[in-house]
Amino acid sequence: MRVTDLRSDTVTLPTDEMRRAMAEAECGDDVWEEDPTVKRLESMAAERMGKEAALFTPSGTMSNLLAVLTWCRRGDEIIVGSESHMFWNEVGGASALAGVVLRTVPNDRYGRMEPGEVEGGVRTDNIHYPPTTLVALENTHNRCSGAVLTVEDTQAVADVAHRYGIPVHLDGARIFNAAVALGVPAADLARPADSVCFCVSKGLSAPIGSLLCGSRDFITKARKWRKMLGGGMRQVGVIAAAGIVALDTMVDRLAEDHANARRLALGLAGMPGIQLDPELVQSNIVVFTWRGDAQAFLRVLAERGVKCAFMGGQKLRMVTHRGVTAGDVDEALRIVQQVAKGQVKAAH
Ligand code: TLP
Repeated sequence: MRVTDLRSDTVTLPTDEMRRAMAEAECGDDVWEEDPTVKRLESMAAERMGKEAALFTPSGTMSNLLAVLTWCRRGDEIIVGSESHMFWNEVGGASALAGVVLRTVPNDRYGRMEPGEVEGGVRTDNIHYPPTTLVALENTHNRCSGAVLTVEDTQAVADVAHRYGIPVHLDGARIFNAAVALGVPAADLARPADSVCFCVSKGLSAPIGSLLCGSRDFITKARKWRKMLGGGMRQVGVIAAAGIVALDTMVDRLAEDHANARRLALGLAGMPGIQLDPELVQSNIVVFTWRGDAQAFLRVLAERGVKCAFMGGQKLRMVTHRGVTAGDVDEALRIVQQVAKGQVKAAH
């Protein structure tokens, strides 16, 4: 049975060119900052994000946590979107490990936070209050169906935060999807933010890794926190080499994933029991609701070779990536249609 894995773009496998680069990577001890391949990836990352410096980390989760640890002190409060990955999917690490309170501001269906609401969330100086010391944004926005924040969306929130002297961190796990969708350089999207991280392990198809970028001083501090978390990784050039190939060869092709996601969304939109607005699908993520038991629906689809991810409640997610062709999308749509029809009929 052909399996189409739409659970996430994290399932992408390294390309042959990545494997070759990994085998041939020049290495050194990165804790001593002596791995030339890691250094090269970090300087490429900093340049692409328009920041002074970058730090290679094992995951997006660690990069976001490092940003919180570096910008904040225990007992501080940070503002995050109500649908953000940092709030939903990072095991509460910001609170458990960095000791900060997460204050959520609603994300609209386009993944945006209204600047006035962000301002309303900023704590004034008061003996009773924890100080607000970070505002975090997400682009593209995972739970908001891969919504893309424009430069203006990002700038509007950053202007509010900066007016209060609060730095902005951008969770840009999929910032290159946003850049490709908008046709602007990723650095433009990152410019309003004081720190930004992105992943090479998602649509860009590298096996592991994320890059946290910011000023030289910020990265020096984050490097120390990374060591404390056990994220000092020695001869990690073998992995960074794949990240370099990812940045060199995998960005432009993301447009293909976006076209496939749109094809998928348009196909799903007309099906019985499924609800979604295809207009919301701007990159490679399709979130929809199933009017019955979403987990049971997901299980039946998986048995038929279509894997998707559960997002809580009645929400399911499908993500397109390098391992999924337009033909796979059509075949997946055929199967979903059959299953949806069958289940809707059975319910009557
Ligand atoms: N997201 C994963 C899951 O955790 C949901 C996925 O499959 O999409 N920021 C954003 C916006 C993300 O989507 C993710 C991963 C991360 C951070 C964390 O990256 P990793 O998985 O490298 O820790």
